Amino acid sequence: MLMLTVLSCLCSSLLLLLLSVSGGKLPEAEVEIEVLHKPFLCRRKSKYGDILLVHHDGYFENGTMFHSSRNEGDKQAMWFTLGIKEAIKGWDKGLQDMCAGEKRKLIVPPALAYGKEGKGKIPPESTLTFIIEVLEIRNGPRSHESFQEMDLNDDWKLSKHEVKEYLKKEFERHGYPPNDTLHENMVADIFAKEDKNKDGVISSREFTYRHDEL
Ligand SMILES: [Ca+2]
Ligand SMILES: [Ca+2]
Repeated sequence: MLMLTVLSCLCSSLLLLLLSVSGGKLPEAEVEIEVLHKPFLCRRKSKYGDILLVHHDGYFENGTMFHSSRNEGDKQAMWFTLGIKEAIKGWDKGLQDMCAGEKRKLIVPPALAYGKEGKGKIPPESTLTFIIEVLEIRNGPRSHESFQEMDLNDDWKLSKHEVKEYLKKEFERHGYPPNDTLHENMVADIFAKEDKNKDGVISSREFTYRHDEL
């Protein structure tokens, strides 16, 4: 129970690090992307692991709107992490290489949206259209910057020791006492999922890229 509470209280970076999805078969489905607006100046482009601030409108195939972040709820744009299935797969595929200020139309087949089951007001097998505007792009916890912060000896690999030190720091930052047994278990869990080639270290590539999961 305590462990659950502790885990659920740790925010973004740690949870994202723990988040790992076993790779299934790649769906054949593709997202249709239409760029509606591209700003003249583009300082950086979105990539996996970035967090994006987005406004989004969703439509059914018949043109009926089923959601609009501008008109519904708190009318706030939302933060979204690219590439970790935080939203639907269609977003992870369709929102790469975007500039802040860019607006795209995505046509997402059911396999990359809510599939055979549907969800809430989305009926099964729905192809969905989204108009998405990216307002801001920031480094997410999967960024090179985060990696460098964890990589204490700058060898571009994360050892178990480095990950453990990071966990300790994160625990302290969130007001929890260090817990050696818990940290050991978490490190073991992280390495089981993230050290893909089982060489005992998490390389920057293992840390940053998650392509095969999409
Ligand atoms: Ca290192
Ligand atoms: Ca490795």
